[in-house]
Amino acid sequence: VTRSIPSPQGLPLLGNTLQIPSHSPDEHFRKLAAEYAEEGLFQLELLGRKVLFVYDPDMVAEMCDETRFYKGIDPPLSIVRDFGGDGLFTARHDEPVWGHAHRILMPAFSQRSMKAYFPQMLEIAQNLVGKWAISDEVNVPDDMTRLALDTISLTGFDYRFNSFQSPELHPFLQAMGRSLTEAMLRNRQLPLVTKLKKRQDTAYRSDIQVMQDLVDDVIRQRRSTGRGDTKDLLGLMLKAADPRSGERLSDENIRNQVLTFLIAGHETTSGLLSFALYNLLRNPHVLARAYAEVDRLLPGDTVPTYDTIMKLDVIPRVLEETLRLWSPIPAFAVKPFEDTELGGYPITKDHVAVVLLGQLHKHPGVWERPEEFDIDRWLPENRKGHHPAAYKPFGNGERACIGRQFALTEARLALAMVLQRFAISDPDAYRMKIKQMLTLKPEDFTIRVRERRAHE
Ligand code: MNH
Repeated sequence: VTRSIPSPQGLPLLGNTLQIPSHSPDEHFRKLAAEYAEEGLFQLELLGRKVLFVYDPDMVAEMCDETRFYKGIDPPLSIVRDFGGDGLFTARHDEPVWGHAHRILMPAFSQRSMKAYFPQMLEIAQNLVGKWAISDEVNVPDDMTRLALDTISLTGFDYRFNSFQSPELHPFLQAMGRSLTEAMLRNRQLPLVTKLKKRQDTAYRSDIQVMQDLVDDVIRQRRSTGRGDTKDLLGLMLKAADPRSGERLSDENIRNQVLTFLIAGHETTSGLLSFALYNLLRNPHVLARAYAEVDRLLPGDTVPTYDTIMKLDVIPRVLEETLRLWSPIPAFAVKPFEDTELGGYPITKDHVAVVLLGQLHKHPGVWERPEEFDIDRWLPENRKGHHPAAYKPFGNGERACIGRQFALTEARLALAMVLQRFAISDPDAYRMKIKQMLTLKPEDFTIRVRERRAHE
């Protein structure tokens, strides 16, 4: 007997498309997942596509089997391709350029490279604490966005946004925010409607142009300084060849990669850092442990080194637990190579199967006290008990995040430096309000910062 996949009733032709609220799709999926908690998955019909949303850890384990499933580039990623092009994030699995770029760039994400980037990461983190030292109330996601954008652009491309010198967010960020939002809206729009919305389309095209102009400026600046032999991301892309095929990257592909890294390299890290501060404020006993750790490893005005940052233990676990409860990327999607079964349900090769990370990461079958912020889940002896597929904030397999170590190094450093210097508080008792622009961030999250030691 074949079971049929649970799915809410939709309309003929339109299916469930219009039931998705335009600006908070993840919240809607969360509600459906609660309704279909027992089943571990549900199916929606979106613009003629059958889309499975999965959070049962055993089914996710199946989806993570790369011999059976691959990363699909369907909406919304196929829309993000309007600006990501064949860059790593939005490359199709059968595009050879994915492998060329992946192998060329891997060395830039080794542990050794993280050590080489450290002075630049430090410089930008010092800009952040420098700004907070002369502030009273700070907008956390905005400043974490400044931090993460300046860090990836300086380390990856030797390009300076100087975001902390400006009260407004850089025009690149505004164009990016609108483009990601438009991609999210188009994900639930009939192509005909998208076509009819001429004004939105013009704005979308012009935002993409703003981003591409910035990218061209980054590349032009590198070429004009003649510093073509640096080993940063751009240096590798301009000079290196794929060790397997000998192929070099085309100018067009390099543009797409630079734009991809400018977006993927900051948008999620800033979310992680914002959610981490939120969690610390909600959990004073954990905040106290984090303060004790920085006071031990970074007493007084000690300037952090790479080695100190690698000795941190509480702060990395704060980050891991934050990624469990508030995954900045709420989902990733795969497709089966062939018609198959998933959790015993028959599925076809044109099914899109989405892992819902928020629900997977809180699945009561595999996580004890799933809603509780407990950093001791991440002690070595406790990790062993985790279900192998219950935690996937960086995606899976060869298409998993290439920037994971980069993000974690940067986030450890920034969090350590903030706590070394500031007493943080939240007099307005912020209530979590998610802003979704494909990725998730807390909206309008401001906190109060006071120097812990008065400086003469
Ligand atoms: Mn990142 C892919 C999450 C930081 C660059 N990243 C992914 C995926 C997830 C993800 C999930 C897989 C998406 C999918 O399967 O469709 N990334 C994160 C998170 C953080 C993050 C949660 C921070 C926290 N990512 C970064 C940083 C960089 C980066 C920092 C760059 C410096 N990520 C990428 C790239 C890819 C990716 C590039 C695409 C990799 C590939 O497919 O080859």
